[in-house]
This record gives sequence, structure tokens and C-alpha cells, in this order.
Amino acid sequence: MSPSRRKWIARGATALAGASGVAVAARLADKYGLIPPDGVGVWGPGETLTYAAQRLLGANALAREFTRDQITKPPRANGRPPQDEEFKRLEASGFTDWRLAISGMVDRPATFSIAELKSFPQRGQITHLACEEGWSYIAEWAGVPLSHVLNLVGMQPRARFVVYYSFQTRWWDSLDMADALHPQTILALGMNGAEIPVAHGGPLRLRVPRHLGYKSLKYVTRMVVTDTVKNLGKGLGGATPERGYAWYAGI
Ligand SMILES: Nc1nc2c(c(=O)[nH]1)N[C@H]1C(S)=C(S)[C@@H](COP(=O)(O)O)O[C@H]1N2
Ligand SMILES: [Mo]
Repeated sequence: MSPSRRKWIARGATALAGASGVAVAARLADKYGLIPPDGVGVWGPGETLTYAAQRLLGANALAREFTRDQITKPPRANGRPPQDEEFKRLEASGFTDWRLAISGMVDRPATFSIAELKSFPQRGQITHLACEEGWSYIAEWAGVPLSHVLNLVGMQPRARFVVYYSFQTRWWDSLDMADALHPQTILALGMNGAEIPVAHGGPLRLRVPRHLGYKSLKYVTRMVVTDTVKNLGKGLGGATPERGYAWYAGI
């Protein structure tokens, strides 16, 4: 056999072994509930491998926290705040009419005002927000752990995802329960010692420091607890996966 032919066969065999390895891993992942919502299509097996590996390695690892002198000044804001009249009216009245509604697989669906959310136990943390476009900043965030609010509304045992929606309807996303209940996942109300500026998602944004910035949805108005995201949008679990990014954006 010529050396070049041998090389060609070896390459083909490696590719095959790689492909079937991924397929086996994907089957195992399915068996143990480790398929992410976007674990379909051409990139599906890759997304599944990342997600399954992260989940098996420990879902409770904490994102790094920093000290106050490491806070980035000034922080960088992404995108434009909502421009419509309704948002401007809410802002003009100090967001007293802003509500977060939680429904779905919960025993006690509820809506919360900003004042109510502020009356709950708060957690502060100085973490890194990394945009998928390559820039990042460190800021101090304060807010209610999402787990606290989910316990208040009484999440049902079959629940697997928390879907969350922004006032900007183009933006919605979801987390699995490991990330939703993660101690650093907070409904953030404060940033760098003040209220969250509108540019950064005020009056209410989710902060998910274990994930890339796009999971930290700004202007959060609504959450739905569910056992499947297949029936929402294109069934990939969020707006960003529909635009080609990973649903599981863990870092
Ligand atoms: N509603 C809403 N949420 C959003 C965005 C947005 O434009 N609108 N941008 C996302 C992206 S891509 C990133 S990187 C972060 C940026 O947060 P920042 O504005 O505090 O920098 O918010 C995320 N959440
Ligand atoms: Mo981003």
C-alpha cells in the first residue's frame, strides 16, 4: 500500500471512530437526561457532549468572584434599551408598575413588584460578564437568588426548565434546574452599589455568572417553569440558540 493511501485510510478511520464515539456519547446522554434543547441537527452531538460533560463534572461549581478594586470602570453596555412608550412610562414612574410574573409548573403562580423582590433575602457578588463577541467586564451585582423565588411559588417535581422573557420580546432564554437553582443565579436589582441602570437591564435582569453574557437577560418580565421547551419557538430553548449560539453557554 502506498504511504499516501495508508495515510488516507488512517484519517478516515479516525474520523469514523470520532463520529461513532460522539454518537455513543449522545445515546448515553439521552438515557441520563443530558440532552440540551439544541442537541439536534448537525451541531447537536457537539452541544450534547459539552452539556453532558459539564453536568457530569459538577453542576454546582461556583463562578469566580472578584474584589471591589477589580470592578471595571465604566462597564460596557450591550444593545439599546427598549425605546417604546410603555417602557418610558414605566421608567418615568420609577418602575413602580414593573412586574415579574411566574407561572407554569408551580403550585402558586405569582407576580412580584420590584419593591417585593427587594424585600427578599439578597445576595451580592462581584463577577465577570463575558459577551460572546469577545469583550467583558467585572461588576458587583445584588439581587434575590432565583432559587428563593422558585421556592416561594412552589416548583413542581416534574419541572426541568425555567424559561424567562424580556420586555424586549426578541430576547428570551431558558435554564435547566441545576443552573436555575445555582446559588449565583440571581434576579439582579442592583449594580455597583446603585439600582441597575437601564442600559444594563434595569429595573430587573437575570445574572447567570456561570454562562456567557447572553443568558443574563435584561428587562425580565416573565418566567415559565416547564418540563419541556420543545413547544416554544423553534424548540431550541431560547432566542440566542435560534440565532446560532449554544443554548448551554457555560463558562
Ligand atoms: N433584553 C436583553 N437582554 C440582553 C441583551 C439585550 O440586548 N437585550 N444582550 C445580551 C448580551 S449579548 C450580553 S453580552 C449581555 C450584556 O450585558 P450588559 O448590557 O450589561 O453589558 O446582556 C444580554 N442580555
Ligand atoms: Mo453578548
